[in-house]
Amino acid sequence: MKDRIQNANFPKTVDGRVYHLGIRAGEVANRIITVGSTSRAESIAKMLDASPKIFSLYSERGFLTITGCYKSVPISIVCIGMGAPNADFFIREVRECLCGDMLIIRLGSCGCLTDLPVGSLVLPASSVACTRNVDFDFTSGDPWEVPYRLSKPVSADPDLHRALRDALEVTRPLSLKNLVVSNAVNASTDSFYSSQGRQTSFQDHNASLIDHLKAAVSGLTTLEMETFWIFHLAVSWRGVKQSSSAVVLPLDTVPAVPVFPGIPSMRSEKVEVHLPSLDGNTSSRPVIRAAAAQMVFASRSSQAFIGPDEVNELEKWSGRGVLEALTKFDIAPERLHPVTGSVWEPIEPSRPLKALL
Ligand code: R1P
Repeated sequence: MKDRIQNANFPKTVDGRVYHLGIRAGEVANRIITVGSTSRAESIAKMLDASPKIFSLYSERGFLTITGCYKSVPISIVCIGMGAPNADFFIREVRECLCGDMLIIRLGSCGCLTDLPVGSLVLPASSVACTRNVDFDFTSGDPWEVPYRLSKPVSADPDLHRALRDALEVTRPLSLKNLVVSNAVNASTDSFYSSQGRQTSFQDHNASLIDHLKAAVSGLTTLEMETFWIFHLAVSWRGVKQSSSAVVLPLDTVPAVPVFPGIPSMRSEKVEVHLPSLDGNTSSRPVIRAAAAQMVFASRSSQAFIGPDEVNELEKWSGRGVLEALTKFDIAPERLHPVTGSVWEPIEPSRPLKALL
């Protein structure tokens, strides 16, 4: 850590950079693709417009944020690595830097539990969480506890889900016949190994886990590690109204709310916050909408694993499809982050030297 951090409740640098992603307001757009690997982020970034200049920031904690425009629409690609904690850092810290609506499409890889071939694309309509129950006695077995817990399902945003499905059909290269399945259920796990039923040298008590999951969750098709938490946080966010009447409360006794130009910063002893009025008009509040496209890299039934050339083709197609879905998805102008001061603000061409003389 190089910079001085203030506010232990929502740590930020003096110039407003969030602690783990390292970005600040104006460096992340309302439309976001999130991926797990930097190579996937960089290959999607190659499809962005040449102008404005692409912004790229690798944080000390390994998050990569790339922001530019696609067909003149501001868009960010955020590489978050793996797992629920990173998905949580991503959503909360981006939300803190963003004014207005937040659209998120996760483009990730997954394992498939059905007989879909590797290279298929699955767009989960909903997701459940499957987590290791640490109260279970993994050393000796345990008659009282179950070794894994299963959550209730949470849904993708139906409009964004549909837009993604349609965009993938429009962008499909003629040569690719890969299947697209859009009515599937996903399970996000807290481990690639134990809670996905893989057998290792650890006593995970998971030999029958996959059969149990398939029996318990109708339509269960894929396993990966982030989608559930993205969907869950998206639907749980209650939308902070950014232009309601302000109240003054002491620092650290209030929920963190984004700080934007025109609103006093949290540097002072007192902080001005804009609390959501829960009985107010909810349609005026910003929203988080989330959907996901999952590339089947591994078949858990045939044990097949995708090859590198197939990954290249699939990432190009799905990357283009996600860009198209996000940029065509309408957001009302008043629900967009301000252009002024952002990294996508067009820079006026410098006047020719002659005109200055
Ligand atoms: C495990 O290999 C990782 O791959 C999948 C899982 O969710 C987990 O993050 O997604 P990504 O390819 O997006 O990283």
